[in-house]
Amino acid sequence: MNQKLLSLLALLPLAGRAQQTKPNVILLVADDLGYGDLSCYGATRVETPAVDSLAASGIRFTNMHACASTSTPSRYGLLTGQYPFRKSGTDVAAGNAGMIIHPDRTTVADLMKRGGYTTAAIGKWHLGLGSKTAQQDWNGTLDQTPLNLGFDYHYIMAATADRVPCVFIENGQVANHDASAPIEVSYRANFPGEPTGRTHPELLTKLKPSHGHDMSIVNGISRIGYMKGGGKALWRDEDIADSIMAHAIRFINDNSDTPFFMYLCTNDVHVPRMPHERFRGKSVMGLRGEAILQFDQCVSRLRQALRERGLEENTIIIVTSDNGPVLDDGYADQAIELAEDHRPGSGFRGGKYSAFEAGSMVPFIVSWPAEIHKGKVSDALCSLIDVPATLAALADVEPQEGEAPDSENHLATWLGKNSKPRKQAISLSASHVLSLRTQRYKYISPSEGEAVISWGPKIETGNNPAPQLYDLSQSDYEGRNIADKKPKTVKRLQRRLEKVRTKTTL
Ligand code: NG6
Ligand code: CA
Repeated sequence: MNQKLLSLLALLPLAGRAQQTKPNVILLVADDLGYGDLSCYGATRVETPAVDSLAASGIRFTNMHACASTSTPSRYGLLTGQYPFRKSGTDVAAGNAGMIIHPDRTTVADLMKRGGYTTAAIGKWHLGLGSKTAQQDWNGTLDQTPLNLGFDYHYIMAATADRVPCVFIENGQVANHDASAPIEVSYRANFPGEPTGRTHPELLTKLKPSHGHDMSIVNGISRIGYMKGGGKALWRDEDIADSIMAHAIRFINDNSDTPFFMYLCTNDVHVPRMPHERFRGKSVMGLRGEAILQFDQCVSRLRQALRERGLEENTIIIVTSDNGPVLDDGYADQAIELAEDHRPGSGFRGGKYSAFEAGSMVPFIVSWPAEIHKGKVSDALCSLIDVPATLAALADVEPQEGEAPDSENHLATWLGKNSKPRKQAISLSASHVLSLRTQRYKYISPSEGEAVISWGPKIETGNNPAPQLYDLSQSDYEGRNIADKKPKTVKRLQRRLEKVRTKTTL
């Protein structure tokens, strides 16, 4: 712990935390929120005053990359510090996938716990639960959960809001479990007699699918996968954000005397977008815009809760997203029609799923009122793979051999002490293409496969049988492939990527 901080804390009024020196850490991860979706990153068709004010009181990064352009692999990398391409089974997970992170693997939560933190995972999970796929007992206690990964507490959605089971899991059990409506889940076949979006479109009272998402119906919305039962435990989509925040705030209040680490993941702005009724009609961009407003309100509620406990000064809030944005991701919510000139991926090419920049470039804001002052902007190349090593450094913990093997400590950059970039940032696209960013260039490995997604959103995949090299210092970003003009740079970046790819890690 640095001296300046220690002396600063000694001077603080005793706001119920006489013993505490280490800062609380809240890692707030949005879902599919684009770099261009926040007003502090240039959005004009939506206002995000709470996030903007956080950025104004801390550091806003303009070159942070997720480990992948979809959720499961991105979150795998962020929590374990091991690149998702090293581990099979990290593609977008079904709601009945077994736990993808092996209990023996060290996570950021394990490292924080070692540093004396109380830890929680709240909100979207999407990394599997239980020791075996499709064999979970949703009416009993799950045998593998975040409790096995260093989290002291969890209140999570198994996968996403568009995948069954549509219930929250609290410490290994379905929250508000309704014994009169036992839960069954299958990703193979429907349960006899249960309506689906395909067979009973008249029951889709809230949202209709635009592609896929035509299986079990919960709350007037059809999903991916089949489920039966649930009763009182089933969520109402309009209340998901409030349920997540209620549990996050309870965790803060219960742990205000010890340092805590909270991995807090919103469902916003993932599909199905059905924010609370109080947001209805509040955005010119319709439901997707309202979901952004709801996300913004989560940030203001969080700060309010910290303020009430006297914890605001010494709590680090990190705001980011798991992958780039998408407009129509499978529900007819008018996201495309109402976006008009809003560019959720800012000026970057591609989007969610893509190997192009908008797939992995995510917002990243770090605020720590006690240590970081006022509205800096950093263009240092950063990667979310560094979450474990960087937060461990903050917690005064040294990862051991084999722990978080791809993660580096970039605390000084993240706290704005300097602008030292990562040497390179590696990301994985939905079609398994690896790309490597340097501060200036982006190299995308050659790959076969369609150039534009054919099964859903019309997003450029980044696939190209030839190597691609882009100079991001140019105003058209990925406008021109200069691989032919700069064969030496291509070779150098290819070699660097290969070296990382073939590295053996524990
Ligand atoms: C896709 C879904 C999409 C979304 C995505 C995962 C279809 C047609 N599309 O397969 O709606 O759920 O998976 O998103 O099923 S993520 O952000 O959790 O990775
Ligand atoms: Ca996502």
